[in-house]
Amino acid sequence: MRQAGRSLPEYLKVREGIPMLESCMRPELVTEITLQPVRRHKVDAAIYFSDIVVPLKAIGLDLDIKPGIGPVVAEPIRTRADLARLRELTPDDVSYVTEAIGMLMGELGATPLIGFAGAPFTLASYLVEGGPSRNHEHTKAMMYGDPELWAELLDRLADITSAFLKVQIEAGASAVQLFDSWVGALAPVDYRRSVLPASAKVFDAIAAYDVPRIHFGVGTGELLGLMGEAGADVVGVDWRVPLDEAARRVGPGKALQGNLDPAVLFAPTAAVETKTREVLDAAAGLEGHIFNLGHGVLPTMDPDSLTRLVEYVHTQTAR
Ligand code: 1CP
Repeated sequence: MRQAGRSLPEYLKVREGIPMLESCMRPELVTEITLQPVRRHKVDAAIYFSDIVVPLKAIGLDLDIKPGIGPVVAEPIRTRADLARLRELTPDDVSYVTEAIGMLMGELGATPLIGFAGAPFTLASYLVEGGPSRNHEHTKAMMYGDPELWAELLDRLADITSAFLKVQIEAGASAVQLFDSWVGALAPVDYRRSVLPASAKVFDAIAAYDVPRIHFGVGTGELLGLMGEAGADVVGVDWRVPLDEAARRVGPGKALQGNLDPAVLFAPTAAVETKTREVLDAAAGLEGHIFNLGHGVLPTMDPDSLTRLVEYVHTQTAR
């Protein structure tokens, strides 16, 4: 899950003095950081170290990841003329990704590697707002005010995202996750009309590969059915909807991923175990469940609580 490494002293040490985006372009460093949480926490899969804005940087957009803030775009995309800056992504634009995944294939052994990309809506939000946003006001202004421009923007982002996921799959990723972190800001009617077609295009574009496709969002309780329709094999659930209810909303034929509240990890061990047991109980009998946090690891989290959580889930689910 996002930024799992941020709470680790070994991560802070290797990143020292190296800006975030630059560290994503150094294959040796990417390999080391990707392996760190696997080594320490013994999780069942590695998540590729990168960021959702990496492909946008790779096609030449002037953006940066600012410490303590997140992705910041120098000139936001707001008009039809701005769309010209969103050219297609080619594998050569991200050759460091292919190289890093090649290295990881040699290191990971039987541990699967999860590749990822940002979903069109969440990427659009950063591009249109110019940075992180609580209310997505410019984004929604475009979505409601100029639906054609919006559709064209999301369509271009779908193509960039599809190309980026293909690079990761071709290089050896065993599963991919599409992060639509901020789409919970939308009502179902708007999701269906203005977002679903672009996300579905991404899942279609990679359907022919034999890799599970995971669809992640936060605050998406009311959107779970539609997210299932978009075409992924696995739908992420945050902590707000119990997994048995989430499964009813997502519909048959899909696995779920999640859904422990990351903040639970600040509670004493006994409380963490009680809350984890609740998640596992709600997941019993589902078609498939990948235990995970409902959102990212918080930077102030004690890494040992995460190691204990992984161990606990393993003891509870051992066959
Ligand atoms: O665990 C890992 O290290 C995996 C790598 C990873 C992933 C999967 C990073 C590294 N970022 C992401 C995805 C990502 N990035 C998402 C989707 C998942 C989620 O919701 O968490 C989003 C929304 C971003 C955008 C982003 N990048 C933010 C959020 C800003 C906001 O709008 O609130 C932030 C803080 C970043 C920077 C970033 N990305 C990753 C790291 C380790 C960091 C911290 C940068 C640093 O160490 O200086």
